[in-house]
Formats: sequence, C-alpha cells, structure tokens
Amino acid sequence: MHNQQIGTNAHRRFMRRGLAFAIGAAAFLAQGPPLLHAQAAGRYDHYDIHDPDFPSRQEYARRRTDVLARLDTSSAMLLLAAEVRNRSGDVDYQYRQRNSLLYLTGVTEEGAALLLLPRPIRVDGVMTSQVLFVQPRNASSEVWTGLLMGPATAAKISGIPVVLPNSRLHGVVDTALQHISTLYFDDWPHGAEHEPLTGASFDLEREGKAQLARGHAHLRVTEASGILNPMRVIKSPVEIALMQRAIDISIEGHRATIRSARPGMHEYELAATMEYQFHRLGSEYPGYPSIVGSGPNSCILHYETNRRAVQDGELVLMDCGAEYHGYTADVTRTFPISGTFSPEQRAIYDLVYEAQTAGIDACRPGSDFHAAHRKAVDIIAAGLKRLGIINDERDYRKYFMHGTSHFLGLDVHDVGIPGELQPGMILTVEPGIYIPAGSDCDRKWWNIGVRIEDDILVTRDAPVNLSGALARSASDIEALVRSGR
Ligand SMILES: [Mn+2]
Repeated sequence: MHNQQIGTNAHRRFMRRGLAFAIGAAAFLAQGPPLLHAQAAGRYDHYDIHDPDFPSRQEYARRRTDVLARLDTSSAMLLLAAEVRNRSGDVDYQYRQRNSLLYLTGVTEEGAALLLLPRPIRVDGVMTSQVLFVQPRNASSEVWTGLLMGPATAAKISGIPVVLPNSRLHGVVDTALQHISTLYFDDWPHGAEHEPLTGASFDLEREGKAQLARGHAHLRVTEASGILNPMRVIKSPVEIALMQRAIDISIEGHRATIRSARPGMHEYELAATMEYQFHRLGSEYPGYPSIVGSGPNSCILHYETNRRAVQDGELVLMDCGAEYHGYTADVTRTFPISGTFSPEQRAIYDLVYEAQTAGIDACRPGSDFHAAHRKAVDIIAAGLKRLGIINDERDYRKYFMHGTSHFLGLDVHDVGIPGELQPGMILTVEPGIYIPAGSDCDRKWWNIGVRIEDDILVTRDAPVNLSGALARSASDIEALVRSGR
C-alpha cells in the first residue's frame, strides 16, 4: 500500500549488484566458487524451522510443476528475491520476501533466486529443470545476523533438489539463456530512480533489458506475472487455511481493540492494541499499515498518521489486517466510541451494512467481479438520496469514491484480473460512505465516515464470509463496545 522508498547510494549499489547477478551480462561474468553439494551438507541440519504450518514442499513442488506446464520448451522463468531497502545509516527496513519467489519456494531470505526451465539443463553433472539459489552459509556473518538457511535447508523447505549458492546465479543463468528465446522475468526491482542533483533518470528495467540484449540478442523478456497471476488468484486448501489464520488473528485484534477503546485515547494506542494481538498470535507483521481514523479522520480513505485523540461521540474507523506466513487479512470495522451510534451515524452505518450484505451475497461463481460493487452502489445511491444527503443518485460518488472489492492473498490488493468469479477466489467486500466537514449537505452528517470490510471466499455454493465471526451489524458492534466497559 506504500509507495516504494527512494534508495540510498548503498542501496543502489546493492540493486545494481543484484541486477548484474540476474542478467548474466558478459561484462560481469566471473567464475563462482566450487559447487556446494546441498544434499551432502548434513551439518546444516541444526537450522531451526519454528513454523511447521508453512505450505509443504509438496505444495511448492506442485506450483512449480504447474508453471513448467505453462511454459514452452524454448522459454524459462527467472524470479529474484526482494531487495533490501535501506531505512537510514546502518539500519534497513524489515525484510519481506517478494511474493512470486515466496509462492514457488517458501524461501523467506534475501539474496535468493529461482530458475525454471521446461527443457532441463545440466548443472554440475545433474540434469534439472529447477535451480534454486540462496545465500551461502557464512559463519562469521552469522554471528551478527543469525543462521542462514543455506542450500540444505532451502532444499528441504522448497523441495528443489538442486540448490546452489547465489554466487553461481549469473553463470548458470547465462548458460541457460543460450538455449531459450523467451524469459519470463519478475518485475525489475524498481522502476525509474532519479539522481537527486540532476534529476537524471536511471531506469533499471530499461537498462536491465538492454544488458540482456547485449549478451543474448535473440531473447524476448516478458512478465512472469502473466503465468503466475492466474495461478495465485485461485487459492488452494492450504492457502485458504493460512488466509483463515490471518483473518482469525485479525478478528481477535479488532475485538480486543474495540473492547479497550475509550474517549481520550489516541489513535496510536488503538493501533498498538491491534498490532499487539497480531504479534501475540503469531502474525509476523501487519499486511499493510494500520489505519485507525477517529472523527474527521474516519473520512480519509488510507489514513495512516494515527496521532489524534478520539473525542467522545465520534466514530472510529479501523482498517487493519494481520499477515501470516505471507498471506494477509483485510478487515475494517467502524464503531462509536461512546458505545451507541448517534441517529445520523446509525443511519449511515445501516446503509453501508445493507450495501455490504448485498455485495457479499453477489460473490458467487459465474457472476461478475463487479457485481458486488453494482449492488452496493444501487443501495448507497438510493439511501443517500432518501436521507437527503444528495439530490441526484448519480452524486453518490461524492461520498462513496472507491471500488467495493479487490482480490486478497499474498498481496493485500492481490493479483488477478477482474472477470467471472470462480470457486477458490478470495475477495474483499468493503463499501463505505465518507462525509467530511464542509460537505454540501446538512452539517449534522459531517465527520461521519463508515466502512465495513470482510474477506469473502467464493465457493460452489453460497459465499463464505471468512471474517464473519467478527461483529458486523450496528447492534452487534454496540454490544461489542459495551462489553469492554
Ligand atoms: Mn481492502
């Protein structure tokens, strides 16, 4: 949900190094160290795997088999780990793996890469169509950073038998590219970077492709997302279980926060209560920055400042979701800090609730992705007119200015092309009404912002509200607030 950070010089150097690995340009070619035989490295078995509920290596293997089946024999796919982002000085941002690599390997470390080739190549005497690269073990740096997976553990987690230290990446890739005509590549690490003084643009994608063309003039480079996104949009039973875990953790966070909220508390205190529950229950981090907006801030769609003190009588809108093993929830609840909605707050809340209920019901196989939005719009437009907030139903956009749904998964705004809904898809249904102060309506409506968001699994039968265990109707929300007093 955030814009990408501008890199520091050290960061750019890192990215250029990563890119050089990736593209195997002749100018950078160097002989790697001797081969590390992953299977022989029994001494690395002490790497602790604390979370046994990541997808199994069989699940990752199935996904890679699916990818290989979608590639023709003259093509290959190359995926790189996310780059490290520098925060300031010696401190980097918390590392988060790129979803495509995570999806196909389960490797959460930086410095990794995956090469898939339908036509096997010979690597150190072994014919293989899958090669994983990871950071090599390094005793002296592990004193500082803790144990690295190393090839042996990466092989165990991913189910890929051929795992090499990443110093071998561009040598192997360079050889492999001789035999293929189409390379499915992940997004380049960044789009354009700007030199701060002159503003000159340094476009990694353009330069990367130019480098590739120098070494491999015949090569066509295209997006891996064209193959991966249609797979990712349909969730497997293992993925649905992990999504449910992320959602259940989020439900606990919302419940505890709503119960603990009091007038005078700051938005950050509510966010802290929310994220404390996330972490306590095993979530690695929020799936996106927590949005806790009170009073006027309830009308700001992606409010992340979270510094204001909540005043009595106000609404609080919380859009917060935990991430668990890569999968994120996305849940929004709006509640009255006093424990009782004012008549105006209640009227708006009930309208959003009615729109959401109809939207959820529209998430059925064969119906269109946008069906939920159309239902929500019809109800909200008619309702705003009935309440005298708008005169013309077409003006609903003044107060409901976003879409109702997006796919949900490894990304909070997950991949997938909106079309016909199919069983196994998970999408949000999140209508809202936001009436900031100064709006062209009776001022009794001002500073009311309401969004209700749930995570819906499309099945062969009725839609399943995966976050439906959390209070949703106005009276259930009021009861939840009061239960904490
Ligand atoms: Mn959402």
